[in-house]
Amino acid sequence: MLLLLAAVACGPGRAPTTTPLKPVEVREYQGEKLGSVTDFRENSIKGPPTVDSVSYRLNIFGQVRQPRALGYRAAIDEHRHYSRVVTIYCVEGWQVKILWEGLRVMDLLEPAGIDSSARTVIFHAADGYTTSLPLDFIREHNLLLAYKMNDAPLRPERGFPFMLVAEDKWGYKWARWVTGIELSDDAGYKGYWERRGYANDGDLKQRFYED
Ligand SMILES: Nc1nc2c(c(=O)[nH]1)N[C@H]1C(S)=C(S)[C@@H](COP(=O)(O)O)O[C@H]1N2
Ligand SMILES: [Mo]
Repeated sequence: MLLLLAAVACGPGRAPTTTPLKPVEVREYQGEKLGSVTDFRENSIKGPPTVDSVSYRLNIFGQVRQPRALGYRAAIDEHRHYSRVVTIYCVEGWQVKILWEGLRVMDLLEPAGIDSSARTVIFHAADGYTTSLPLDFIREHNLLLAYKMNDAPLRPERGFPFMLVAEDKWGYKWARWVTGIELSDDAGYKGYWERRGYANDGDLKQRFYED
């Protein structure tokens, strides 16, 4: 009955139109105050790259039986969604608490068939940035690859389409604009900042600079 009324109200042959509004970020979640997506300092190595969501592919490769290349929508639609409040801390001394929504990295990797020799997960980004984490850490902590911050899609300057939520690790482990996830047996792999002296374990409880 309701359906019928709606159809009549719209008139014959006239599809109801929706006007998309700009996404509004949430600033409170389950009683917790959140930071804003604008509280971040832009500190990327080359400035934010623009990623086209239509031609975009998330490549899962390296020590896997069957490499995967997922489109933006497919990656989101074909995996379970998780959310979690996590604070990002940059070595420069700022921090932001954000409600993240994303896919479990393990859910993306497992269908590719991870070789038993794989130890390290290397994240590749659209700006040429790389960073890595042990496969066991990603598995044990259920790390997420986020596509939303504070319930709004990741902004281009914040890491669209995907940013790693590297809980308990310094900001330089939180790869933005992720285009590739590589499985490797190289436990000593060093990413962009790690090659320049930042600690490879990136543990928040440890010093971030190696001397
Ligand atoms: N692709 C890419 N990811 C990156 C970086 C970068 O330069 N390129 N910088 C890292 C550092 S040092 C930090 S602190 C966070 C900061 O994220 P924000 O610029 O959105 O605040 O992104 C991390 N991820
Ligand atoms: Mo950082």
